[in-house]
Parts: sequence; C-alpha cells; structure tokens
Amino acid sequence: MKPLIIALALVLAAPLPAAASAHPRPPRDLRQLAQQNGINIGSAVDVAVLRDEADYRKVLNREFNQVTAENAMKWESVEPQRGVYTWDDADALVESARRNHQQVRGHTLVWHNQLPAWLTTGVEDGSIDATELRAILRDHITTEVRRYKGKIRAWDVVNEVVEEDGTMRQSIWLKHLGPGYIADAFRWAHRADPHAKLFINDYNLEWNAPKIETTLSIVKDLQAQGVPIHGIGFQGHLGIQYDYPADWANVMRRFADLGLEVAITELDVRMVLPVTPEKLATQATYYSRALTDCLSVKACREMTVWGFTDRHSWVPGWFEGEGAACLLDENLAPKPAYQALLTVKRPR
Ligand code: 9MR
Repeated sequence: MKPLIIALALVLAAPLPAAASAHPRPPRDLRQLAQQNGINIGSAVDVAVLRDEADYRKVLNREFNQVTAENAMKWESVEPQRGVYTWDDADALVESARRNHQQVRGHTLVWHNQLPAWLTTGVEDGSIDATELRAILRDHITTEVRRYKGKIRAWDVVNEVVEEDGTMRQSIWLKHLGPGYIADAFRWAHRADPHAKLFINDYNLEWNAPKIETTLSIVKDLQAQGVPIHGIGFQGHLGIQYDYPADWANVMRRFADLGLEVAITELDVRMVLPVTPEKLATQATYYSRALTDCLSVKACREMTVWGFTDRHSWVPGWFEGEGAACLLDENLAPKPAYQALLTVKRPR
C-alpha cells in the first residue's frame, strides 16, 4: 500500500475521539442546545411584534425550534364575532414557523379566559343553552384544529381546569356541560387532527399537591375511557421570591409513568424589581434547574418560555412591581439565565 492510502485507512479506521461524543462542544445558542439534547426549546410569540420588530424576529428564529402563539390562537382572537373568523395572526405564525423550521404548539382550545364576548354574554343571558354551547365548543375545536392539521405538533386542548384546592374549576364549561366536556374536547381534537399530540396544561402544577393529585386522576380517568390524551403541560410561571419547586422532576415522572409526554410550556422566572446582579444569578439557577429537571425525565421533550425578552412580557402588567422574567433583557442582550442554560447537561 502506498503511504498516502495507509494514512487514509488509518484515519478512517480510527474511532471518533471519545471527547467528541461524550462532551459535545458547548452549544452556541438555544437551538443547538435543543438539538444536542433531542428536545424542543420554544418561545411564546407576540405576532404583532413579530411583524414589527426585525431584531425580535431575528432572535426568535435564531434561538428557538418551536413557537407558541401567546394570544393569536385563543378563541377571542380567532372568532371575535360569532361565525366571523380572524386567522391572520395565527396563520402568520404558522407560516413563519414553517419557513424557519420550527414546530408549533397550539394554545389553547378550551379555557375559561379570553373567550369572545358573544359567547360569554350568550351563556349568561340564557340565549345560548347547554345543547347549543356543546355544539359551539365542538365546532370551535374542530374548525381550529382542522385548519392547522399537520402543522401543529401539540395542542393544549384544555387549559387550567383545576383550582388551587384541587376541585374542578367552575368555568362555563363545567357549569353548563358537566365534567364530560374534557373527554369531549380531546375526542373532537383527535378526530380533527389524529397526529397532533393532545395535552392538558396547567400552572402551579409544579408543586401544588391538590392540583397534582386531581390532574393525575383526570388523566387516569380519561385513559380508562379510552380518550386520546398524550401529554401534560407544566406552565412553569416561577418567581425567585418563592422557593424553586424542588420536587418538580418527581411530579413530571408521575405523569410520565402514565405514559404521557411531558412539556414545560410557559416557563418564566419573575423577580421583585429592581433587578440586581444577585437576583439575576438566582434567576439563572431557576432556569437551569427547570431545564435539568426536564432533561432528567425521558418523557420531557419540550421546554417553552413564555416570551424570550423583557421588552415584551406579560409579567409587569399582571404583578405590580415585578418583572425581568425572561432570558434576554429589553435590548435583547442575553442575561445570566441564558448563559446558564447553555451549560446545562442531561443528568446521568
Ligand atoms: O401572556 C398572555 C397575555 O398576553 C394575556 O393578556 C393573558 C390573558 O389571560 O394570557 C397570557 O398568557 C397566559 C396563557 O395563555 C395561559 N397561562 C397563563 C399565561 C399568563 O397569564
């Protein structure tokens, strides 16, 4: 053999350096982090901002391999008047995701908030009775899920159906349709897009025992009836003034043990203002612990943040004196939490 061929043969036969597989290069951004770990890392998106702000668009598409509409797929957004559908924003997001190779989380089909006024008023004044309400819900789910058939990886089918004390939320759905509305919603969604993963989604489920137990029994009950439910969404709205929910990974595992996919669907970590370096450091540990918890549970396939920049976050508008909950600041500069995420490793 000629020396060159021998050299080539040696190179080809040599095993990959162990370091290359055991310790992949540190990821340069969240997209690469997601890819190295085989999960989706997503963000909620404000579609008006997506249209208007080029820097926001650039960061979103560089960093995230999944998106959720922060508001654009909610009922009041898509059917503000009865029978009048406004899909522009939702369509725009789905199209932007396609162009940028991002998967989409659909949010949300059945909720007690952000319902159109025609619906809530009609139920209150009795002009919409229970039979009609059930048909309206079925049509809403069918119309929306069908519209995005094949384009939505996962749907938050029912959102926040359990109260803090573990009782079922007294929404117009429970009051007028009875608890069976949950099974109906999943069945209708499944019929409209058999490939979409169907989730039940809630907040404080990271730690609130009564909520956890009730949600587990809802899932078991649905499974016993053969209802197509595939995933549990933990919203993950955290604050550094509260302890990190230390048992979260175990809670995730209890749902995973029922055969569900697990997702963190709305992660953010708020703080009491003003921002200090110490608070940012604490926030960084909350974000990285959340990702570590997800990675420690095989069934956890997604971590979505509820907005990625403090320039546009729901937090200051809802919690007086609090804010700075996102990974990037108002100028889109990465905060310590962003850097911390890039160093997270899947626990062995
Ligand atoms: O971030 C959303 C905000 O812009 C809306 O005004 C608000 C209305 O209730 O909903 C926010 O998103 C919520 C999500 O849809 C469900 N979980 C809680 C989120 C934060 O309130």
